[in-house]
Amino acid sequence: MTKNFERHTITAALPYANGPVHIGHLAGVYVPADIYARYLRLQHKDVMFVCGSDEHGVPVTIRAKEEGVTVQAIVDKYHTIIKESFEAFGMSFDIYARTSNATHHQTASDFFKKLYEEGKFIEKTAEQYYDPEAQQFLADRYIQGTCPNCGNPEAYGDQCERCGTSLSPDDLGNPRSMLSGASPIRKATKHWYLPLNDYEDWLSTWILEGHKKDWKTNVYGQCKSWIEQGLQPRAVTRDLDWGVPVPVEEAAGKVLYVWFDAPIGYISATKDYFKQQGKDEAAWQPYWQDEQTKLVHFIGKDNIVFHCIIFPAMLKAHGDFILPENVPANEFLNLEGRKISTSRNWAVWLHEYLEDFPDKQDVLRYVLTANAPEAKDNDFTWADFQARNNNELVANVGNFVNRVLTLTHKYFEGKVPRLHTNFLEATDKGLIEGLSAYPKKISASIEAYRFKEALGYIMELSSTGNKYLQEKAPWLLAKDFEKNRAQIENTLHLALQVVANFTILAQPFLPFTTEKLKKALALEKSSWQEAGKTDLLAVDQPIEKTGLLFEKIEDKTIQVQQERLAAIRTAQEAAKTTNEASQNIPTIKDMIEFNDFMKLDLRVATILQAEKMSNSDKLLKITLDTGVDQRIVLSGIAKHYQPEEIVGKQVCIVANLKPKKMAGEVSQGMILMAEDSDGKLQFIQPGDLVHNGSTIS
Ligand code: B3M
Ligand code: ZN
Repeated sequence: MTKNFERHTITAALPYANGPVHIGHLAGVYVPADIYARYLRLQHKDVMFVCGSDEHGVPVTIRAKEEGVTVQAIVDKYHTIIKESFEAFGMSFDIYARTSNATHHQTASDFFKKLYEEGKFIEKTAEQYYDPEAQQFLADRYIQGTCPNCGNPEAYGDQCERCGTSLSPDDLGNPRSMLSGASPIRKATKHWYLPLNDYEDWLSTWILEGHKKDWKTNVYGQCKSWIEQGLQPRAVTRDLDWGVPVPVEEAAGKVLYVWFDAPIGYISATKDYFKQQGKDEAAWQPYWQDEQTKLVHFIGKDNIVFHCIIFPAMLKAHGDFILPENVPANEFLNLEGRKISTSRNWAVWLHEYLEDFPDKQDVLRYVLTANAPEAKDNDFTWADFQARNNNELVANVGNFVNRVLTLTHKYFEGKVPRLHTNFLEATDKGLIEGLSAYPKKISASIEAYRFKEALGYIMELSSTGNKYLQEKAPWLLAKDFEKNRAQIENTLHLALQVVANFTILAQPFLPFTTEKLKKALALEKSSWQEAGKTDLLAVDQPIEKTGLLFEKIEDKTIQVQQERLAAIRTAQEAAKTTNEASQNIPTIKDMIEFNDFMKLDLRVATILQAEKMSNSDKLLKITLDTGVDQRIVLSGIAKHYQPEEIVGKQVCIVANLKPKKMAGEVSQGMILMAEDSDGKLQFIQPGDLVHNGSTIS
């Protein structure tokens, strides 16, 4: 039996404020969480739906370094972009908070302090990489060196991005700090660890025995393998200068590990909500402390261990909190066959989507749910986006609703016709009966976190309506309207009730569309309990037309998106080639003194004559006008240039090189050439013509 909870706390993973939100985040976390929250509210449940920006941790500091601005500027920028795009997308959070604010710092600090004072942590001193120049300990991401697997000289201390191997800083050849370029040294530092091993038995009972049936198999499976491998103490503090300061004296200069503070952010967000509402200080507590509250975390699969093992162990250690009832993590969404990546800009960004499709929030919600990565990774393609819009939303839902509303206007002046119960045919009865089963089916799917399946039923309801209309064909009966009046009235009455039912049941999935429909139908009773009935619209009640609910998306619109991605792909491939080429570039020679450089006499000269040499296939014999004299220089460019094509060119030369005999001739200097990594030679030339003999320095 499922327990009947008094209230629901729903959390959606806090996005890192190191970049905007993309469709992978939406499909994995935010769309399902929003469906769930909206569904529960339609059931008149007491719901607290929280989210906010995760503004700590190395990802944001790295982004600040990349963009060359302060960390504060980065989190401010992305917090705003994310918050605004969520709003425009219609996310129904009760609050979208941020972990850099005072409420959060206080809450996370107090949480740590309680565990610290109660002796729930163990202290350990261990050696870690330290940058002696920047005088800082280095997060793994801040160390670069050579990948032991593929030789990439720019692998990070946690992963090589070229070959994908996960690494630890000790694996890197020639490690260097990304802060200063210095070679890191090892230095002892003290940290506080949560001894997860002490919670192993408890976790095993709680998850492996207690949630075998109700947790998704991907989630349960990951937990099982973590627990079975044996849990280790986990450091909850870091040597960083960005984050929540560790609130004990002996840890001055250290901050809480981002994965310690971030999930506490859900609690702080709830507090912020009540603060903003001007409510009593303690109003947040039931949502986190009362056993009658159902806590559900929506996350992506890479966050499973943090939400199922580490955070629950923290909550358990603290003692005042409830535990999650479920953690319905999704798998990943790919984009056009490739892994979505913020750093490689391979994504459809929500804020950009909303610029291109400002009134198509529901189309994206629909596509991401119909194609949700619930049990396995899935792929988003623009072609599929277009097809689902055109063939499903336009052809099924849009067409059905439009036909019903238009016919109501055509035959009944836009008013709901009456129902003649004594004239009901088998098809009518079948429709009424079928309709009554939908709310339960859809509820069961949503409550089991099978949102794709739930949406499938909603679309089935719309196609049932379409089929019904097709079968009854009131437009044919209307040829003899008076004779068939009762039948036509019944058909449109019932079809309108289907539209009303669709409106109620589709609300969690298509909030913008159903809002329009509710207005058009003047649907007052729109809570979940009303659905399944055929008396939602009263006889003679006026109905407005909605205009097109969904419009066809043309090929050229989709091409723009496809071309944008193709351009990114091409640019990346080009960058990769340049990168590979740059690996053949010789290293820089030893330093020289300025005076050594000043000894060189570099000049501009013009090639007067050039000829091949009979005894060398490499050298050309070149006569130069140096402005000071005319002289012969032998240059090893015979394989790259024909003599006639270089006559008249201005070149740069070393004018004071000691004469050297080659192939029986004396060369009086040297022409400067640039040599590409693939061996191609090019003259170095002044941008404009200058006098021969001009000096170069
Ligand atoms: N910011 C990680 C992520 O975006 C992290 C989630 C925190 S939830 C408490 O994958
Ligand atoms: Zn590698």
